[in-house]
Amino acid sequence: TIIAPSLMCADFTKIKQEVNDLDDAKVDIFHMDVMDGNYVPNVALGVEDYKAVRKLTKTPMDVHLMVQNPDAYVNIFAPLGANIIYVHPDTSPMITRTLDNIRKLGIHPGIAVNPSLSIAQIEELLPLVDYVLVMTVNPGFAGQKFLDYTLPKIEIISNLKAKYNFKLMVDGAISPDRIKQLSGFGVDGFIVGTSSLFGKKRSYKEIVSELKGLDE
Ligand code: S6P
Ligand code: MG
Repeated sequence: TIIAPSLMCADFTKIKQEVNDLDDAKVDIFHMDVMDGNYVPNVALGVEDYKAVRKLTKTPMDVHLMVQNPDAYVNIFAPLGANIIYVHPDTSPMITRTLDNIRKLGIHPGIAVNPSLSIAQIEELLPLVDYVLVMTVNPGFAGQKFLDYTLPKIEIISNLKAKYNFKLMVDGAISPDRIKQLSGFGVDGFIVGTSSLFGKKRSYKEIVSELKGLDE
């Protein structure tokens, strides 16, 4: 099970401690939400945040672009040490070119799939990506409610893994119970925020090791 903490949920007044504790807990990927206040009604992590976290860890980092004109942002974040870049297909004038460009930069391309996007709108992209990030909330905020109507789509995309070659990730209100349920659907990785990891009384180490045991 891939566990990717969403860093917009971390305490930035002590980001060094946060990153060290998460590394100690053996998380797999640092999930970096980038929002432009335009595609989504919120603004989140920027270049300085990204650089700070990159300096503190050798663990892979992604970029989840929730922005209009993603190509400009790909060029900004690629040199900062991103390992995966997720783009929402509905934000790019030519998503195939955007994904090709990410791969040319030596970065794993991924698509982020909004609750409203259907399989038909993404199937042609599946041969081009290494990761599919299915949104289980409408993007923009942490701490929202899980949208149950995304479940059938997750199952269908999971079945398409046999035909293509990508890892299936889910993002939004992922609780321990959801990890259990969705592991059963064949989901490979989980973005974890306030629903399972941050703001709890227990250590990240304890929580992450429990979350990793849930698929057994
Ligand atoms: C949402 C963003 C997500 C959140 C994550 C937070 O727009 O893309 O990555 O940071 O969902 O976790 P939670 O458990 O608070 O929903
Ligand atoms: Mg995200």
